[in-house]
Amino acid sequence: MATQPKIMGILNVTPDSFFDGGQHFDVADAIQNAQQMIEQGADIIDIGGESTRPNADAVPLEEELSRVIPVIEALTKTTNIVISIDTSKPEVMTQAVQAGAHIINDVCALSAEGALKIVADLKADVCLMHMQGTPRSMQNNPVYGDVVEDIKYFFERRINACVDAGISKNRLILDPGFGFGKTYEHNLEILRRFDEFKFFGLPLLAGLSRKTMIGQMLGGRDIGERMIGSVTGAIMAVQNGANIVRVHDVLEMKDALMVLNKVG
Ligand code: 8Y4
Repeated sequence: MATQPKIMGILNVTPDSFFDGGQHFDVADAIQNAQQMIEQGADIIDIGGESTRPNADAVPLEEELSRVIPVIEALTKTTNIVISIDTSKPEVMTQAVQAGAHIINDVCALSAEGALKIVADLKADVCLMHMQGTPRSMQNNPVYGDVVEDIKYFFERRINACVDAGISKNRLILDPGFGFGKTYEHNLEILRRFDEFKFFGLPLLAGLSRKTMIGQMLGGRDIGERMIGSVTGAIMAVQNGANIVRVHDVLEMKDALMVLNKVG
């Protein structure tokens, strides 16, 4: 029997979201945000110190570490929550897991130099996300043969690369990466056919929260007005086999899942 879908709450630890000029306040504020999401029903907190938005500035290693590690340490000390580290840098993966992170969420699917080898020796699960291109170039005319089949082929190759590097299959989570090198139509097709990714027998993660595609479905809605659309899209992903939903709005997502689960 399938286990209940899990809620992954998004915690951005970036100066764009919490800028007051001082790092101390950033960390305290991030911990408070995490605590609120836990109270609201989050099962996992996904901690990110590097923006993956197109045209965002690259974050130097030391800066990323100084943002995320204190938050992971504080949450490890004060809660039992499952912690996910959103990073593509092997050194951040290592230090985050040493500080208590349980999941490595990598939008680059361990493609950075040395990532596969380093993760093989870490005791953490890994989310392999599909992206076509790079964060800078990905929305510049993405093309697929069959978007779902192409992403499945990517998963097959990354699963094999992981297993060859000594990362066992039972540590892996798959995510087709809504919005990462996909047109609006590609994103809709991935949501419609989400169940096809169950082919690999691995847990599936869906991240649609507040993304452009939701704004487009709502006739060009701004980011602050995409909550209900995002929750609805996440529920559709769950109905099509998603095991984890990555969301900003934990309370609302929890309500929606409770209603879905009561019906059966
Ligand atoms: C508003 C807010 C508009 C956020 C866009 C965004 C995913 C992910 C991201 C995902 C996994 C984002 C780190 C993009 N998306 N990780 N990360 N799956 N596994 N954009 O879909 O949230 S960042």
